[in-house]
Parts: sequence; structure tokens; C-alpha cells
Amino acid sequence: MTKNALVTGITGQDGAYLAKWLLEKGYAVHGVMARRGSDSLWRLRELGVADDVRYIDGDLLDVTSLIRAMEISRADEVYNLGAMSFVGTSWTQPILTAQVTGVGAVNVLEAVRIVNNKARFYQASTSEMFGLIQAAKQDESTPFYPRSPYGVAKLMAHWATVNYRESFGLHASSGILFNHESPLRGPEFVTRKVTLAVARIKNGLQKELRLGNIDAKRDWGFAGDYVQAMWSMLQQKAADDYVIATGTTTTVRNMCEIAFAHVGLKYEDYVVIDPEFFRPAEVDVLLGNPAKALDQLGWAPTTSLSELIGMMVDADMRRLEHRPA
Ligand code: NAP
Ligand code: F7E
Repeated sequence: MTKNALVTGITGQDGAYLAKWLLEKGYAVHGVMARRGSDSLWRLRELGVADDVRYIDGDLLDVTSLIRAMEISRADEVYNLGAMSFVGTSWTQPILTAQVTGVGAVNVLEAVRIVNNKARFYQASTSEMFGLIQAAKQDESTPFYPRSPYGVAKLMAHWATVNYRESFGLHASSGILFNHESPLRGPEFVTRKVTLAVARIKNGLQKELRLGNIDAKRDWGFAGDYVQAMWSMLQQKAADDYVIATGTTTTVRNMCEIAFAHVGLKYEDYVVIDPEFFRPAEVDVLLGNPAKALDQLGWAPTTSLSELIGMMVDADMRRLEHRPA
């Protein structure tokens, strides 16, 4: 029998990869679409699945739209990927971030509880909840210390997920995912900002790249690998929380070096430090321990940072060939 999946954030990076993964597994994929007028289906189109998803109008701020989406989709599995996900903007839109990223998750949990409390639920939690890290390598037992309004909002959503599991017996799992990137990453995030700039500089369209704190360290993986872990969590007998990471950490500086070197350039010749891109409070270093995911889900990352950045630079070079700007 065909299973139904309902995905919030279907138009985002992870939404696109997850939709493709679920469609390949034979699911009917329903996506909650907060119609914003712009070309929000480009990622799904790039993966060739835009016409295969069934779209339902809805917004994380409107619980009635989520209840309706649960009814229409008859969802067996619900993936809450929708969020205001850019950390930088969360200081300038803290209330919206709290509402969409924090309360929005509770709205989805309520829709699940009310319409079908047997549906399995996935919450897109984040390594940003570790923030000012309390252990050198972060795992499921590491205490949280968020450093941004985004991290604070995600912590609310995370604990709401745990609480609905414990209060109502919902099969609700939280994936604590470390940074994951791809050619479909939004251009405001640092990896894509860099790979896009590298392609533009190589093509003579840009002269410099202005960045903030390039000494920050992140545990970067490939989004295509990470969505498989989301699905896997919902196939387990019992719901639980899992850290998904690569177990290696790299500075933004070294990531730049890899990206520029991919096209034969030196990052030192182009990167300019600009105070505008520093954050009021920084997460200096993140490094995840995905041992539990390996042990219980059989999940392991397959893509190295060099492969990932190479794939992103190549994709941006190709895009410029087709649409120089
Ligand atoms: P993304 O590309 O920024 O996608 C976010 C999605 O949320 C978009 O589809 C966006 O729709 C949707 N959205 C925003 N506000 C909404 C609202 N009010 N109602 C309904 N939908 C709304 O993010 P991503 O990288 O795919 O990440 C997916 C999820 O994982 C997010 O929750 C993110 O916070 C979390 N996460 C990401 C990472 C990472 O490294 N990528 C790591 C850990 C956790 P529009 O297209 O219409 O704006
Ligand atoms: O920043 C530094 C910046 O914006 C990474 C989201 O998906 O992952 C993401 O959050 C680092 C930070 O991602 C620039 O200060 C330097 O230290 O790519 P980012 P993020 O903040 O780690 C987590 C896991 C999520 O959950 C989030 O949703 O890079 N950095 N210079 C810069 N960052 C940006 N964006 N732009 C710069 O110019």
C-alpha cells in the first residue's frame, strides 16, 4: 500500500532532497506550500521532481492550514522541515523566528495529535542548539547552549517534540543535524556564498568576496546523505533523538581554500573580511559524534568536504554557463 508523507519546507534544500528520496521509495509526497510568489519550486525542478509532489497550501503560523494538510494528505509520516533557517537573520527577526521555527513546530505537532496520532513525526533539529559547546564532540547527551534567536527557537521545537513523545506517546523523533550543504543550498549560507563567488570570479563577473568570521569551524556534510537519516529515524520501532554529522570539523577559511583551489585560484587573493558579516554572538566550533546513528540506523556520511565543495562549485559554474549574470 502506498504510504503518504507530508513535508513542511518542501521548497527548501532538504525538502527537495527528501521529496526525491521518498518518491523513489514509492511514497505519495505532499508538500506544504507557503506560497510566496517567487519561483519557489526551482530546487524541486533541478532534481526533476517538481511535478511529482502534491502541493497543499499552508503555513506554519496557521495551525488550521496544517490540520487541513494532515486531513488531505492522510499522512503516515510527517517531516517538519519548514523554518526561518538563516541564523544571521534571526537577530533582526527574532519574533518571526520564534513563531515560525519554534511555535510552528508545536502547530505541526498539534495537527498530528489532533488528526492522526499514529502518524510518525520528524523534527528538523540542529547543532545550533549546542551553540557554546559544552563538550569537544557533541552527541545526544551533550547539554544545549544556543547562541542565536534561531538556536533558541529550535530548542523549543526540540523539547516540544520530546514532550509530545513523552506526554501523548507520539512517534516523534528529533534529528540533531549538523550543517549540511549541496548545490541547492540558499546563497546566503557561507558554503554557497563562497562557491557562487568562486564561479563568478572565475568567470570575471566579481572581483572580491566579503566574509565575516572565517575562523569559525563547522562539521559540514552533504544534504543528500542527511535526508536519508531523517527517513530512517521514522522507520525505527521507537522514536528517539539522533545526532547526524560527519565527525570532522573545518574552518570557513579552509573551506574557502578548497573552493578556490578547485578552479585553480588562491582564496587569499579574493577574500576580504567585512565586519558586516560578523554575528552578535558566534558559534565558534561544532563537531558532531554520529556514533548512535551509525549503530542504530546504520547511517554514515558518504561525501567528503572536498567532494561536496567541488560538486557545489561545478554546479555554480554550470549555472553561469547557462545564465550569465
Ligand atoms: P531552507 O532551505 O531554508 O528551507 C526552509 C523551508 O521552510 C522553505 O521551504 C521555506 O519556504 C519554509 N518556510 C519558511 N517559513 C515558513 C512558514 N511560515 N510556513 C511554511 N513554510 C515555511 O532550509 P534547509 O536547509 O532545507 O533546512 C531544512 C530544515 O532543517 C530547517 O528547519 C532548518 O532550520 C533545519 N536544519 C538545517 C540544517 C542545514 O545545515 N541545512 C541543519 C540543521 C537543521 P519558502 O521557500 O517559501 O521560504
Ligand atoms: O554560517 C560564518 C558564520 O550561515 C556558518 C543553517 O543551516 O547550519 C546553518 O547555520 C559559519 C558561521 O550557517 C560568513 O559566522 C563567515 O560561523 O553558513 P552559515 P550556520 O550559521 O552554521 C545550522 C546547523 C542550521 O541549523 C542553520 O539553519 O560561517 N561566516 N562569514 C559566514 N556565514 C555567512 N552566512 N556569511 C558570511 O559572509
